Amino acid sequence: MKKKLLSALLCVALVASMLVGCGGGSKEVATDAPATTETSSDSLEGTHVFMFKSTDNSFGDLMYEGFAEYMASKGEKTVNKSPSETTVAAQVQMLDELIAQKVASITISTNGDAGYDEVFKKAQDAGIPIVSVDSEANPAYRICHINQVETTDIGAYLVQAAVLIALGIDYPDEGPAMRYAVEKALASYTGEEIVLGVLSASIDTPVQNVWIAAMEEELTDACYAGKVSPTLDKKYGNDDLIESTTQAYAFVVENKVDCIIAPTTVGIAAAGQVLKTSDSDIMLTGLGLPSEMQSFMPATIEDDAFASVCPYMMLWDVIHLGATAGAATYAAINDGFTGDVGSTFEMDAFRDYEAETYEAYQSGEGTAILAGVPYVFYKDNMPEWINVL
Ligand code: RAM
Repeated sequence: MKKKLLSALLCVALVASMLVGCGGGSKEVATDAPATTETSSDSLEGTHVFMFKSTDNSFGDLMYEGFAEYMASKGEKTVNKSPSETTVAAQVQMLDELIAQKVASITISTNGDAGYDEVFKKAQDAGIPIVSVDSEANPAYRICHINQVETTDIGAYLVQAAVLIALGIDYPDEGPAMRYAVEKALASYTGEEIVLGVLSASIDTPVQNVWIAAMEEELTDACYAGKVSPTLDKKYGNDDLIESTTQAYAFVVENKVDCIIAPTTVGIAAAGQVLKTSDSDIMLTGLGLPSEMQSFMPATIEDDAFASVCPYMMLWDVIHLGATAGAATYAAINDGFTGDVGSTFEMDAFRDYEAETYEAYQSGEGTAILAGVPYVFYKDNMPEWINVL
């Protein structure tokens, strides 16, 4: 694990310098890029659909940016069709309409495990392939899932980061990795039991729930016994700014947790704002976009990380994730990628990434491919990343 995190760090430095060095300020592209390639009179027949959990989520917009760019390089038409509400029902209704319009494929991040079977079956019967990305679709109907990073790594790293932050320890950027730092710090810790909170998306969101399960698994390790509560205090903001803000306030009022882990870019930004403007000692970490988190995090290497409510957090290259989903969908239609265990496809070079071959592996009752590694954002690299993601 130590090795993996270090290599992720090297990756951060490398990718950051590459992206910044070549002027890859993708945020600009995101602003300029149309959210959809259709006009109201255009038919969506033959268009590849990207459906995120809901609109107004920069994570989804950045993913679509990568998806659209990769597909365009193959001469394909795409559209970003996401509902305004983060619900299963809203996605199902939209899917129904899109299937009737004979779209070419559906690449989706789902809002729940259940409730999609009927509409997915309809897509399957119409020969429209389904690929899920970020939040899984039922294995019975998808070609494969595009897993952003190792689930167990994310769960473990988020807990380790939260514990270190609760103890006032800077991100161990050199030498020992987070797990080692956690073990060392907890071995001599004699204070009150540390309590961690989770501000998640919805109670049903598949991706957040697998990360939370991985956090709970990490907390069963002997190094936490008696020092960190094995029970996470969970609240759900439904990936809605207002609801997430309300839930973050509830953490402040209850004052029971030492650090909130928000495994959603919407939740972490809402909590950042609440904690920054409240008289609270609660700290924050989770999964966030550097551009959205900059006023709640240290800005330069000289800063005291603990003068900000979120000293460090994580994510991955969301634009590349969207492109990988596009590549898988394209390969499923054109290059014989079946999504079965062992089946492979080659993704063309994309921006600063070289061409790469991906292989499907067993994941639960379905298959997945692994798109990337987690990056840790902290005071040393925030200045580079806020212009990228
Ligand atoms: C949010 C979404 C998404 C999640 C990211 C980290 O934007 O909930 O599902 O993967 O955060």
